[in-house]
Amino acid sequence: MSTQKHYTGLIERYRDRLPVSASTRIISLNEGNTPMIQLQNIPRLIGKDVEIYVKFEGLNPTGSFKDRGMTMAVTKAVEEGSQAIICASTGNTSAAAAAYAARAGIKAFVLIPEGKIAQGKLAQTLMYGAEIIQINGNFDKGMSLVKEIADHAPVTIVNSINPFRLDGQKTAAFEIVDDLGFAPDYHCLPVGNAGNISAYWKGYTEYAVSRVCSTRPVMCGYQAAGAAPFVAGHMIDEPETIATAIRIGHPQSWDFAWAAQKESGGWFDKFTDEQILAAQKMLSQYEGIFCEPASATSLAGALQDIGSGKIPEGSKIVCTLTGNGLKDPDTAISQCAAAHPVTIEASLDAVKRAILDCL
Ligand code: AN7
Repeated sequence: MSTQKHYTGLIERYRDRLPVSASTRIISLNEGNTPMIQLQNIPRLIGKDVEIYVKFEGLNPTGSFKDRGMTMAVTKAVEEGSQAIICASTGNTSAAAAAYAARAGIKAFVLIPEGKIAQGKLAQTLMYGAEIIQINGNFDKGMSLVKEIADHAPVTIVNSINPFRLDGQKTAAFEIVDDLGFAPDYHCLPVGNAGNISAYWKGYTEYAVSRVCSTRPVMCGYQAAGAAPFVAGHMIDEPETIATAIRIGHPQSWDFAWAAQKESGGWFDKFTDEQILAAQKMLSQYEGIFCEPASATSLAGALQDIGSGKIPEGSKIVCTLTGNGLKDPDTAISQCAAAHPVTIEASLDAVKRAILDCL
């Protein structure tokens, strides 16, 4: 008989390191436990002796890493008796909030920037039944409204200013160390509101303090060029990028993220939309891994810094792929416009010709 226990999500797995008690009702969709996939072709292609692993968070229940924070935030909101949650979002947080609210049987309100969230995220949020409040302003404006509204209405904020969000998200660092048996040398990830880099650093630090790992990685935070407050050193008022998930100019976890960078000896950098999309396509075409544009910023950064030697050969690197490529079909299809399929006659001859033409 198997002694394997059915996996029931990251709170159960890491309950000793999370703020829950034996009587807490856990709101979970069995999130976490996402695969670490070692890249096989890209290191060979760039001719560098490095081990690159991607932590594919796009395989969470709603397709992004936000599920890790949301299982904790909604579990705690319900424990505290809350009947409604609210967030501002560039799309993924809204999808996760909507799903976990549905699971808990409470209401979710989400503020999203009109026309600036990817189709898949909108579809999910609609299907999960959240109340969508579209605003003619960006994420940062939505975020400041959410912070104000909580004083005027009985709603729990589930953006990453809610500390339980970071507690849930830190479990990704635990999983990486548990999976590899050690902490990587470098951890690369996209930075928007900066909750995730802060959460990873918290997770690695807690494991190091408990001596589960003996080292912590250098944290490399990568931003979109048009939305790079950490590279500028100050907040940005009109952030712009095709990677709408990280179209954020006033990150809420500003101080935490700087602490992660300084304490780890890491750095921030920025990449153009073209560089981000090229990395997204490279990962799809050479490794069979389809992440959303924002997520590919981690690989764009890693490849640049490996290329320059800033990340030396022999390093073990983890890149977080924060969201699934299916979230944003429009950007993917328009990126592949040149390879747009042509329609041919439905005959054996025509199909045969089409194949032989390509070989
Ligand atoms: C795919 O959904 O802020 O630096 O409102 O969706 O922790 O903000 C999304 C952020 C990276 C940046 N990759 O993470 C939201 C939201 C993806 C994301 C980030 C986001 P943070």
